[in-house]
Amino acid sequence: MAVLPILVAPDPRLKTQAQSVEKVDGEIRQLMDDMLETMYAANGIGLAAPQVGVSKRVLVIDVARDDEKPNPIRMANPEIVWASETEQLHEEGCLSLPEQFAEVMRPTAVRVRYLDHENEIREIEADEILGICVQHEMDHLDGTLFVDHLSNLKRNMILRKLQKARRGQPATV
Ligand code: K1U
Ligand code: ZN
Repeated sequence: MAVLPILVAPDPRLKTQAQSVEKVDGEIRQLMDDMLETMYAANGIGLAAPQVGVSKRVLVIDVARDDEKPNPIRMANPEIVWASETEQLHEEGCLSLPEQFAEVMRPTAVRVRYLDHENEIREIEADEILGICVQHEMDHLDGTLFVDHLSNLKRNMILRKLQKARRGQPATV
C-alpha cells in the first residue's frame, strides 16, 4: 500500500470527467487500497481517484468514527439509482480544498449501485454523513467540486482564500 499525493484546486485534473473501469481487477484493487491508505493518512472520510490524479470512476469511503471499527467501502462505476425528494444542507470539506468548508444542499438519501473490490454488483442506501459523502465523491468523478454547488460569490471567496493561502499570505475574507 502507498500514500499518494492529493491534488489541490485549481488543478485542471480535478475538473475532468473520469472514465468507467471495465472490471475491478488487481490493478484497480491496488488503487482502492492505496486510496484508502491516503484517505486515512489525511484524516478524510472519502477520496475519489481524480484527487490522486487517476481519471477512473473509483472512490473509497469510511465514515466510521474514531471509537468505531473501521468500515472501508470501495466503489467502482457508482451510479445513483434513486434519490430522495427531500434535500438537506450539510457542511462539507474537501481534501482538494484544504481548510475550506461550506454548506451544500443535496438529497437527504440516495441508493447507489456499484462494483465492489471483488467486481460484484452491490447496492446500498446511504443517508446522513454516508449519503453526503458518497454524493460528494461521485461529484469528483464528474469533475465537480463542492464549491460548484455554491453561488459565484461564495465559490470565488473560497477559491481566492485558497490562492492566498498557497502564496503564504494571510486571507482577509
Ligand atoms: O473528497 C474529499 O476530499 C474527502 C472529504 C469528504 C467529505 C467530508 C465532509 C463532507 C462531505 C465529504 C473529506 O473527508 S474532507 C475532511 C473533513 O473535512 C472531514 C473529516 C471527518 C469528518 C468530517 C469532515
Ligand atoms: Zn472532495
